[in-house]
Amino acid sequence: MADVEAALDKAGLTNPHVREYVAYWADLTGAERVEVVSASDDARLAEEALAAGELQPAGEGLYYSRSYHKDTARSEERTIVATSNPSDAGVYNNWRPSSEMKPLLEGKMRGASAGKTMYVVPYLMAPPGSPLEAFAAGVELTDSRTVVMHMIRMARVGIDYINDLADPNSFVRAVHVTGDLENLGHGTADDARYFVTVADERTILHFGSSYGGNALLGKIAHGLRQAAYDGWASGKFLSEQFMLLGITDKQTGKKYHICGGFPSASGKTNLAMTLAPDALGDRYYVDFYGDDIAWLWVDENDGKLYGMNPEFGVFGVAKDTNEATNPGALHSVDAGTGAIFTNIAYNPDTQEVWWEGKTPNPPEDVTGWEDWKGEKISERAEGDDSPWAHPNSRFTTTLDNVPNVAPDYNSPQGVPIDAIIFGGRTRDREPLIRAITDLAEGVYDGLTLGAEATFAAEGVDGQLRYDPMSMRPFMSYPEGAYAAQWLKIIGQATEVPMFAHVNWFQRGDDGRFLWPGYRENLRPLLWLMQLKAGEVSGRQTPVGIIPTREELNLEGLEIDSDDLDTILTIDNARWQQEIANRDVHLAAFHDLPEEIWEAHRRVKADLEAD
Ligand code: GTP
Ligand code: SPV
Ligand code: MN
Repeated sequence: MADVEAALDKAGLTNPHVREYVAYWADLTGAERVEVVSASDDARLAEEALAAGELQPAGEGLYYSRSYHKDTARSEERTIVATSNPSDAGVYNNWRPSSEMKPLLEGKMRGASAGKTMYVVPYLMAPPGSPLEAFAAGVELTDSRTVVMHMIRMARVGIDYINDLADPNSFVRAVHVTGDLENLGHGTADDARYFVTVADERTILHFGSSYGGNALLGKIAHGLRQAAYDGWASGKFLSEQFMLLGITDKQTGKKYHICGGFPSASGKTNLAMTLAPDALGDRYYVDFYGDDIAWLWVDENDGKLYGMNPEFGVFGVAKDTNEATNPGALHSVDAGTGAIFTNIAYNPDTQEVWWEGKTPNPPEDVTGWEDWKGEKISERAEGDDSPWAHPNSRFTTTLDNVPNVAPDYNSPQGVPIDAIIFGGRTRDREPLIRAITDLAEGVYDGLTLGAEATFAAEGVDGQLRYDPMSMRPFMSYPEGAYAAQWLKIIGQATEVPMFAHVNWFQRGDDGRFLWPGYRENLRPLLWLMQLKAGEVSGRQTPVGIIPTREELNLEGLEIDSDDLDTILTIDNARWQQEIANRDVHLAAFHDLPEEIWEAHRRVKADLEAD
C-alpha cells in the first residue's frame, strides 16, 4: 500500500482536506504509490512515458499517443449527473440519485488501481486572481501518466493552487480510474464505464476511459458540467462550451470580443485560431482567448458582461487542419511546443505524423507508416481505404503556443463581451449569419441550436439533433432553469450583447460547401460588429437581421454569385417546418420561462405573416 502521508509531506501538500481526500481514494483504489505533480514535472513524466511506451516521440519535443481503439470519444450515454435532489433531472443531464451512483462507482474503482501510481494533480480552471477563482480549484486523482501530461497542458497545474485556498475545503474532487480498458464491455448491455459528476457535492467520478473529456477532468467535467451547476447554484455565472476571441480594428482602435457556441467538432477551435485579418489588408487583428469553454459573469462594479477562458491549452481536432485552413493550429504544434498528438497516423521510423486533410494525399511512400490503431499501412488489404487517422483524432498544446493568443489571456478580469454567437453544422435553411438584438430571442435562438451529429460524440454522422447553446452533452441542471439562468445573468448587464446565429456549413445540391469557411469567417463577424456600431443596418427578416450583399466585405473572396444569394436568403417554407419541430423540442423542457415561449411565438407569427 502507498505511504500517502509520506508522499504528501514530501510534496509539501498541506491542505488538510486535500490530504484526507487523497488518503481515502488511495486506500479505496488500492494504488501502489501516490505522487503529487506540478507543471514543472512535465519533462520527467515525458521521459518516463516514452520509456514505458505510453508515448512515442514525434519530433523534437513532440509526442504521439494512441488510446484504446474503442476509447476515442466522449460517451454521452455513459455520462451522468447525480445529485440528492430528483428535481435536478433535466432532459439531457441523465440525472440519477447520488445515493445510487456513489456506491456504484466506488465499487468499480475499489482495487482498480492496484499496482499503479495514483497521481495527485492540483489545478486551477481560471487565470489566478479571477473573480470566479472560488469555483476553479480542483484536485484530479488519476492512475494514468498520459492523462497527467494532458492535464498539465490543458489546466494550470501546481500545488499552490490548493494549499492557498481561501476556503481550504472548496475544491472539486475529481477521481479518474482508467480500469481494464479491454474488458469493459464498450457499447454492450454490460458496459462498465461510468462518467459521473456528483454536482451538489462537487465530486467527479470517472471510470473506464483514458480519452479526452472522459479523463481530463478539469476540462469538460469540472470546467463545463460542474461549473455550470456551480454558476446556477451560486446564481453568479454561466459556464458554456464557447470559444472566445477579440477583433481589433486598427483604423478606429476599437476592440470587440465575441464568444459563442458551436456543438463539438463544429468549428470553435478553427474560428478562434484561424481568422485571416491579413486577407483584408492591414486593418484588423484577431486575438485568441479560448476555443472550448467560457465562463460569463456580470461585474459588480461596472455592470458589464465579462468572459474568460478557464483552460490553459487546446485539445483540437486534427482532421482537415492544414496551412490553408488553419495555419495557426499547425504552428501551435511546431517542434519544441511539447504538443501531444492522439490517434492520428504515425511513422515510428521517421517520427512523422499525418492525418486526413493535413496534405491533399497521404504520404506516397507508406514504408513505416501506421494508422491510428497501430496497424501497418503497407499490410492493408487491397481496397481498404479506411482513414489513417481517427476522425476525432486530436492535438494537445498550451495556449502559449497559439500564434495569435491574446497578450492578456492570463489576466484575471476577463474581457467585456460584445456579442454571443451560435452556429451548428446545418446543410440548409440557416443563412451565413443572422443577428438578433433582443435578449429573450437570443436565448431562444441558442436553445434551438441544431447540428448534425459529429464524431466527437458517438452517434450517427449526418443526422440533425438539437444541442442548446452547444451544451447538450454538458448540461448539468434542467433546461428550463438553464434558460432562466441565462435571462438572469445576461439581463443583469447594463448593455445586452448582440446575438447572432452563423452557419459555415450550408451545402449545395452536389454536397459542396457554399461558403469557403475557415479563415473567411472573419467577414460575417466584421459585419456583425459594424451592425453593433450602427455602421450598417442589414435587412430585417422574421428570424433576425441578415447582411445585404453590399454590406458584406467580399474583397478578394472567390464565391459563386448564386451560392452567395442562397446563404443570404431566408427560405420561409423551410423555416416554418423548423418552427414546428421546435414546438416539440421546447415542450420537452419543464419550467421554460414564459419569455422564451413568447419569443418562439413571435418568430412563428412573423414567419407566417412574411
Ligand atoms: P470540439 O473540440 O470537439 O469542441 O470541436 P470544435 O468546435 O472546436 O471544432 P473544430 O474547430 O476543431 O472543427 C471541427 C472540424 O470542423 C474540423 O475537421 C475542421 O476542419 C472543420 N471546420 C471548422 N471550421 C470550418 C469551416 O468554416 N468550414 C468547414 N467546411 N469546415 C470547418
Ligand atoms: C468535445 O468533444 O467537445 C471536446 C473534446 O472538446 S472532449 O474534451 O473530449 O470533450
Ligand atoms: Mn468541445
